[in-house]
Amino acid sequence: MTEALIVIDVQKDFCPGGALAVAEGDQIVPGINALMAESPVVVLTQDWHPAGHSSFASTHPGAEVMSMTEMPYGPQVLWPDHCIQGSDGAKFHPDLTVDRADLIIRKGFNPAIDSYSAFFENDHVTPTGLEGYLRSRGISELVMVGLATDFCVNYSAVDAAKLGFKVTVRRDLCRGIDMDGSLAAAEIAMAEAGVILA
Ligand code: VGL
Ligand code: ZN
Repeated sequence: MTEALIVIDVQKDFCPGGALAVAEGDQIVPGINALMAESPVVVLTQDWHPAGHSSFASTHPGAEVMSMTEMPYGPQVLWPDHCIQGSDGAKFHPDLTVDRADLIIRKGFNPAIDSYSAFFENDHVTPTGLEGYLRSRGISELVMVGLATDFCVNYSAVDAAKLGFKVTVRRDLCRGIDMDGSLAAAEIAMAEAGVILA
């Protein structure tokens, strides 16, 4: 059975110096490149927001960066502006072997809904199309790596496990934001969903 490597959001804005920098985010790039070289199927995800996205604190007058708000689909962190479509920060890390990817799937382009997961937007019902792509290629096992462990990797891994994929998260090839204990909570959520934390 075919296995796919899913590389989550290894973009400049999530690396040191970026708008929503994850500590050591750039340090996972060499290891991911090595894993890509030996993976039969490689998919990259790219966080890809329009300017003025509803997940940006700047879109909500008076709101502080990293504060919480209530959206029609549930609680939402208000982030600094990041990964704006076409911007430098939305580009992949310059050392990532992007050419190796079979598919690049973008998410977060819907102005009204954030999308942490590579499978569903944050309303948990709007699909990105990735499930259909993987299934039609006969893929049932996924290895996930990337940024950030506690947000996009976590949501993607949990959704994939719920959809019936066998999911392994390579913790050594992920880095987290860890706001208010979100990293520990994410590891519990992934383990409870049946994700293998390697
Ligand atoms: C992410 C926050 C906002 C991520 C994306 O890739 O984990 N986090 N957008
Ligand atoms: Zn985002």
